[in-house]
Amino acid sequence: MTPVGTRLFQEFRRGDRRALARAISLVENQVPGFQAFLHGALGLGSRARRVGFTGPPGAGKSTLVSAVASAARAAGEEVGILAVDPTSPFSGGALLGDRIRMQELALDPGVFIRSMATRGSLGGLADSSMEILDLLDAFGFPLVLVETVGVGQTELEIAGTADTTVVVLVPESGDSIQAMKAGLMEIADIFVVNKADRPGARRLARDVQMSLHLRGGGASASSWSPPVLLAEGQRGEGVAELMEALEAHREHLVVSGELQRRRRARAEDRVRRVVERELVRMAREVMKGSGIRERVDLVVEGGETPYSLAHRMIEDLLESPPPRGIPEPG
Ligand SMILES: Nc1nc2c(ncn2[C@@H]2O[C@H](COP(=O)(O)OP(=O)(O)OP(=O)(O)O)[C@@H](O)[C@H]2O)c(=O)[nH]1
Ligand SMILES: [Mg+2]
Repeated sequence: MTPVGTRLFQEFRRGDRRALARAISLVENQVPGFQAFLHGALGLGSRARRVGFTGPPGAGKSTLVSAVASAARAAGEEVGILAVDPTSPFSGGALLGDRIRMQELALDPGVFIRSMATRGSLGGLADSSMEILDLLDAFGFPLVLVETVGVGQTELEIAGTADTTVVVLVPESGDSIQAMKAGLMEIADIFVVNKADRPGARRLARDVQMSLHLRGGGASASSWSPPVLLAEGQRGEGVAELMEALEAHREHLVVSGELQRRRRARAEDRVRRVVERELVRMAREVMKGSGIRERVDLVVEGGETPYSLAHRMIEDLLESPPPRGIPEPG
């Protein structure tokens, strides 16, 4: 670690919130040394329950995340929250109803909220979010919540790396068939049909139940059948039931061994991602130094093809690799 990184790490370890915020920026911007920092942070251990919330824009994800965070706070737990690419950010949200609760939360020293609206940032969205979740976990929050808009593969992937994934639907988000197409059905451990005050909520809940039933049995080896809850997040209706469902799913994860299985899959995915990212970085480093611009003339003139030139450059990479961005083990 760099001297600056070492100091930051000491502060992070001591539980300094500002150090956490700076560590997140370090990781988000992939500042040199960030991987050494993560290596150190992960060495501090991992104990958080991770819960992902996803669903269509405006479904009430932030409202429910706030409600769950408040309930956890009432039970004396500290909470770390990551909102990935929110269409309406947590802080200063435009909406009166949840604004009050969110502001209360934002002022609560037992809650840490980070928004990440960084599409096209240096790191990939998925890699960076997963690394930030690891930081929140390593920092010591017993409960870590992540919100993503469930519209793209990446967003679903992020929510899907949680131990428990809550899919939030609303009557106006269209029929459950739409949800199935989006892959939401596959990743849900718990469904919440929010805005139960609006027409069509009960029907949507029934449709989701039905399609779960049709899918159920064969494919999934799990003994867990995702509950479909009705809620009015804005008024706090259904939040107690959601807390119970989260608890029940947690117990299922532990008892069935599914938690271990998920953690293993998550670890494997992370190793692959780190290797791929580092190889890409190293390759780019080599291409910078190897005069690719000049050598491309040979391709244009016909003496080389992109393949023969690429072959040479990979040879260069393997013969004299650039410095690793990943710390030496130990
Ligand atoms: N009618 C009704 N409105 C609700 C309910 N719960 C939340 N809302 C409102 O729905 C709007 C969107 O809520 P958010 O919690 O910001 O939804 P979100 O899914 O986080 O939205 P994005 O992050 O922008 O995708 C807000 O105006 C909420 O006050 C509910 O149960 N009933
Ligand atoms: Mg939101």
